[in-house]
Amino acid sequence: MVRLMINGRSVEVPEGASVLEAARKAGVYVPALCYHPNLEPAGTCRLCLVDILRNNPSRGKKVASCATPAAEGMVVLTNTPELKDHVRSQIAMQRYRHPDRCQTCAANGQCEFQDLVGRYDVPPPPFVKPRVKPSLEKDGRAHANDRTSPALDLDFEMCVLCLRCVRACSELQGMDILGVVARGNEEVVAPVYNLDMKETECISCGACVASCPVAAITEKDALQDVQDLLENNIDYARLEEQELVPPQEEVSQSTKNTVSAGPVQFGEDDALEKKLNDLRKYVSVVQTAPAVRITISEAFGLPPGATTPGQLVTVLKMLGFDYVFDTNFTADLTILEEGNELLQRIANGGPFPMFTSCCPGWINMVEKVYPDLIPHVSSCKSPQQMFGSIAKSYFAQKIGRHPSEVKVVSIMPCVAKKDEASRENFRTEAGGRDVDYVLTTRELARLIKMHRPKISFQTLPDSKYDSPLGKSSGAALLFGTTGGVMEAALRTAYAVTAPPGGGSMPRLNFEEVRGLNGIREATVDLHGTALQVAIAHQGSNLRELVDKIRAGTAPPYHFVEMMACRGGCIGGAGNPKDAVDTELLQKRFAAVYKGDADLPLRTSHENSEILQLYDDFLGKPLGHKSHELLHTHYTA
Ligand code: HC1
Ligand code: SF4
Repeated sequence: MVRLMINGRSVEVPEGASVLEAARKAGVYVPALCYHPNLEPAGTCRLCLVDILRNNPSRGKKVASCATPAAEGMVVLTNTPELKDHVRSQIAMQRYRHPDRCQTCAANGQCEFQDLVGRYDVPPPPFVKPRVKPSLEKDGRAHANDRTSPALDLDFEMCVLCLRCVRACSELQGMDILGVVARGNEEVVAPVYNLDMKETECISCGACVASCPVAAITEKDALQDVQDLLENNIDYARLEEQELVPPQEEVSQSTKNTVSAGPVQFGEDDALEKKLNDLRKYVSVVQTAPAVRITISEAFGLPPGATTPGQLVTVLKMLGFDYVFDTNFTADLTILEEGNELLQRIANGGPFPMFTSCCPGWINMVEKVYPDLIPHVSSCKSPQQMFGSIAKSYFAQKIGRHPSEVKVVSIMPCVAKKDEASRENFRTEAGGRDVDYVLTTRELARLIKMHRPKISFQTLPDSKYDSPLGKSSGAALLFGTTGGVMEAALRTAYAVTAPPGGGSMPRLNFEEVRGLNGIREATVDLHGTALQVAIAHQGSNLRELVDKIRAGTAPPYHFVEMMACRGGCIGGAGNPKDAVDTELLQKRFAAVYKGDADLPLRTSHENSEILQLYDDFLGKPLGHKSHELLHTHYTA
């Protein structure tokens, strides 16, 4: 540990911590835009400059506190009049390039640049000259945005050049899709080689989105579509046909008199509600991913897991969804399908390893970077897509609606799920897209705040998920964290491989696959069969593990779980993004395991609604109907 003094406050930090981190620990505010707890320090925004009066490594000069290690005995000043002037002039320079669109901006109220402008009271410039992507030979125009990705949008005007996205893509994900294009006043962050996003190998993981302090890179907005679904769901063209619209002259007459003078009065005609209900174009169905119930609370200033899944259901009902179902239900279904696929591969001798298929960032990586691995990836659709298929077939049938009349919305902690839902092979002629709209957890929080600005989430009553796609196990909840799909599969594999007649204790906890190390491996004894497994999370670790497997230097794994975000879905790029450091990730992680331990049902194969689904509709795992609805293929 080293002890130093910052603005007169004494603080102790571990060796290697930066002066900036020491200041934050001491409760001293230091402005910064390029700093992010998960990235290597860059020192480029120059906002975090400090004076070091004693033990200054650069002999009296001001230093970037994010890139300067704290040292024993340092005496630091962060807020002198000179430093304040410096910060104000840096922000004023950025403000000259930043459009004044705060009220309609996706980051409004959550924007680090907006916070700085407010905090330092920087007035608007006389005029604004926003950044644009310089002219391209393709069409000879300068571009203000790139909306060609299926998952995210780039708005070059908004960029504050902190380069956090560039570093996240490279350092965390090992992808190097983004870079600084052009120089000087023309400088802008964009896909390298002047490509459009859709032409790159971008895997839609959203690490760039999660690290952006403003709204220069955002998830593709689905809020307007979902609001339209919830609020504008009447087939107005059929109003007249149903004799619910008075002739034009009667309308004007009725408005001249009293509201109740119209030909149809609410409450007086029981058939009216039914008629109006029949005019509703769609039944709206929403599914909530495992990680969402853990992290949604953070958007309301609460710790992870502080609100209950039942409160999440209540708020979704308040927003107007007809049915609130659970992606955890189809996570259980995935275990039955994927588990059987693994057993089938064991019986047939491979191909091994079999990789999980639920993370769309990973699937994109396979298709774009490692197409030779395609035969190794499980053919199971992700739980999100299995849900869409089942909702538009089994459930639509149950409620007597055509698949096209059921609209499916997902709430996901993930940016790449938007990309996944838009894939061509995840749609049918009858029902259109299996999943119509995907909202990130952040977008859901915005939707809730727009419609219920004063909501006290934590005090809402609990509601139950609807049936029959709402029951789930603790194993399904584990999907939300790295190692969780593996542990859920192991619980079921352990149970189904038990010798006939019992005799062995059920096993629920597989500590050997838990943790936050980037790559983990274990050998699990399934009643005499040794199953070799591995788990990786975060793009750079996926690449490291794949390189070893392809080079033949990895052990002969049977089953490998891959998640593109650090921590798995609880670290997904669609979660609330304030200060997602290791400490917060560990709290989310603990909330998942507590949620699992508290549930009465812990294993997927014991989920009675899943068993019912097989009995009533699917037949058996890997059966004909399963193949049609729950499995897919990948293309290079
Ligand atoms: Fe995930 Fe999954 S766990 S991918 O991490 O398999 O997004 O939460 O919904 O589909 O179930 C994400 C989370 C999620 C799927 C499931
Ligand atoms: Fe890079 Fe992921 Fe962003 Fe694509 S989505 S640019 S791969 S960080």
